[in-house]
Amino acid sequence: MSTSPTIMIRGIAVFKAYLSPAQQVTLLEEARAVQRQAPLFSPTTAGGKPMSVRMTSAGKYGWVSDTGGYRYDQRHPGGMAWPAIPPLALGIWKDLAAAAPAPECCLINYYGKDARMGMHQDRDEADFRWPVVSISLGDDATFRVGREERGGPTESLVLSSGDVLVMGEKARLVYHGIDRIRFGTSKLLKNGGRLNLTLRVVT
Ligand code: MD3
Ligand code: FE
Repeated sequence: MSTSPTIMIRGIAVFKAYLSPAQQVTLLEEARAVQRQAPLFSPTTAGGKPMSVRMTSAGKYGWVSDTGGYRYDQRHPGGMAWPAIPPLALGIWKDLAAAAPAPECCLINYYGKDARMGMHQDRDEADFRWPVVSISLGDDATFRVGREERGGPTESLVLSSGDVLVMGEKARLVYHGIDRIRFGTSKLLKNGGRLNLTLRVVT
């Protein structure tokens, strides 16, 4: 069911309201099932402080960060393998990243009231030719996108529940982050907050 992007921003294809409300409920249930098998945890930053965003993953690899640094790992910090990637997320990948191999990681980020994510590049994956696909669920968030160099000019965009972003080759190494979420703007998550799922090829 491929459509064209609503807008392009710094090479990122933005698909507003890509998921219907019913699909958002289905994907949320699938993400909750992952979280039951692989509970959210607070990764530590390089400086050793816990991040405000809580995370878990699905797929062959998950993203972990602890005193040993950050990396993709085949196990949750609790020692278990990661659950399978949610089927609805896989369907979005097949639709919007058709030329890429199957995703090996579905990172799930949970933002509570005061959570944010500082500007960073995603460069822990082996091959930047493959896209990253991001799916937003729940409360609105202010997403910020810069350039391939740290500290360059930035633009911001509000991401809402059901929006999907595709970071293809041109956008793959841009700096990006989440300034803040607008807590309580969506009724999808019972206790509020925002979930973001990102699909990636890791190896
Ligand atoms: C641009 N997540 O998981 S999604 C991340 O909303 C991450 O949780 C944010 O940054 C979130 O690494 C932003 C949009 C996004 C995701 C990955 C990207 C933008 C990106 C990778 C490269 C360039
Ligand atoms: Fe990122």
